[in-house]
Amino acid sequence: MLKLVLGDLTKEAANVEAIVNAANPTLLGGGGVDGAIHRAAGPELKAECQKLHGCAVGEAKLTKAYALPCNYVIHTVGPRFQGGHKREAELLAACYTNTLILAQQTGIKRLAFPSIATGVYRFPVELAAKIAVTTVKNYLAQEPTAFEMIEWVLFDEDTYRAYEKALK
Ligand code: AR6
Repeated sequence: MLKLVLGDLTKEAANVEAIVNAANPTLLGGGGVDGAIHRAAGPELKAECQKLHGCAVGEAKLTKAYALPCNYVIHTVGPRFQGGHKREAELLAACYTNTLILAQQTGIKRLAFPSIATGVYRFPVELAAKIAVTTVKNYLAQEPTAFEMIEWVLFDEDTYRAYEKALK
């Protein structure tokens, strides 16, 4: 089941087994949803992230969730949008696919994403929403029993509307 929620991903953590972080390649925290996740999880999250030695754009890495009410955080690094000719679409799709592969391997059944790359990384939200929804739907078509529920938790109404449009 695919779902959209308007709100804060760290609050939605209580309803899922894992939340996805829109991180940067250092995995050492930052602004946006990354900053909110690190604040809510507490300093142990950064300590675990330090042992992972970063993450490439389009890849995903798993940690525990510490003070967050879910079990895991999956950190993925979206592409910085640079006009659209630097494989940004392909790299954003890879974020979703690699996150889903890691979640499935871990046995996570309920997963919440933010809108990866559409904040600080400036990926156009309508295009990002289309890529996000298409990539997740394609994965579920191949692996129909892998997940119970996948949702996007969207922080503002414009972003929510873009995902709503992409889901239709
Ligand atoms: N819950 C849900 N969504 C949120 C929250 C929240 N608490 N806070 C922000 N958003 P961004 P990116 C939305 O910038 O574009 C960080 O510094 C936000 O409004 O968090 O992938 C990292 O360390 C937007 O719609 O992630 C990287 O350096 C969406 O989440 C860089 O930003 C993504 O915005 C990654 O940039």
